[in-house]
Amino acid sequence: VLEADLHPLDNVPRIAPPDRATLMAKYAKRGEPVVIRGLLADTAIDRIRTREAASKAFGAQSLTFGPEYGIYVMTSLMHGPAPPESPRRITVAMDDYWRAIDAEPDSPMMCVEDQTPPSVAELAPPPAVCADDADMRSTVFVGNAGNVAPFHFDGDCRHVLLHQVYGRKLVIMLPPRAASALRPIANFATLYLRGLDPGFRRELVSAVGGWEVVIEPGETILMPALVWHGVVYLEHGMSVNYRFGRRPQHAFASEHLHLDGASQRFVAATLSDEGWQRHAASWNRLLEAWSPPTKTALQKYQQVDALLAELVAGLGDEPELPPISDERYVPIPAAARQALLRAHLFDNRLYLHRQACDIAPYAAAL
Ligand SMILES: O=C(O)CCC(=O)C(=O)O
Ligand SMILES: [Fe+2]
Repeated sequence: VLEADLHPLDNVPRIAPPDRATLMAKYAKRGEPVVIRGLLADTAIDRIRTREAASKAFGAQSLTFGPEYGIYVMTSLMHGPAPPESPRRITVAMDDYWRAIDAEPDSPMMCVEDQTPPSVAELAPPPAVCADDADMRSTVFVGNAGNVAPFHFDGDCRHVLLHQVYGRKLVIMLPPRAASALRPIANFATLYLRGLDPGFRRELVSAVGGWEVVIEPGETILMPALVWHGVVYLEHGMSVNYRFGRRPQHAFASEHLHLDGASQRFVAATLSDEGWQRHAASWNRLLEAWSPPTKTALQKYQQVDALLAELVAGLGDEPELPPISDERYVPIPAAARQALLRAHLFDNRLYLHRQACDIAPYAAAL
């Protein structure tokens, strides 16, 4: 990656650690990212800012490494799904991984979203803004220079504090309304991030009101829940994230709705307190559509999908897109899209409920 050619928009503010109320009200719930300097200044992880220091502190710790999602999906499409015990996913000590990428700098292997292991967690306790959240989760990412996290949004509906331990990363974020530009399947864009032309990238990010920033070791970026994000590893790097701050209703959405641009956009519109009030009646309609059982999961998907299309049209925030040529997208035939959708519905055991569920605990007060 030639960093000089990237010219990120660099339009994310940098702030000193805020209190929880400010972080939530001013940034997270409004869908606005922010970079926080010194959020983990009191913890041991903040003093580990190089791979050498990480190796000394927890190099013997094992993590699971595999190809990044985009490559994995492409390979599965062309060669069929990997068998469950596939050697494409390996569990090795971080030190072994680092030796392997030194020998093979273009390796597609990286650690994506492993639960933060104890030897790292004890050095990186959650910051005060999310330490009291019983629903908080922490995961780690370790990857080599040139690798990417392809554009996606995270279906858990939590806000994310992504803390950079060592190495620098370009983080590109697009608001939920950018979904149509990304032609997603479930929560993954088919727009290529690898090789994305910087001029076009900035044009697209600007057109949809998105953000780009390079984060440095010791910095923590808040990525609001359901924001699209793609990450380019400018150097070998490691991050720890803390995922937090969702309402029980958003946990329900995460567990019981299919992922796509429409469910993302509607749920994202309810993250702010005003949005939650404004869309309360629509939220309850969605719960009522979801609740009664259907003969097949696909029928339920079709009902929920139709209602979401109506709700999203009502948001009236469709962006004006620049022209985007088909070559910028992974070529996935319609039949493969259908197959991936069905796999998604069944892998997540969505919409297979056989009796009406109690939706009262998740309803919005009107
Ligand atoms: O840094 C990365 O590779 C991706 C981070 C990410 O997707 C996340 O924290 O949700
Ligand atoms: Fe993510």
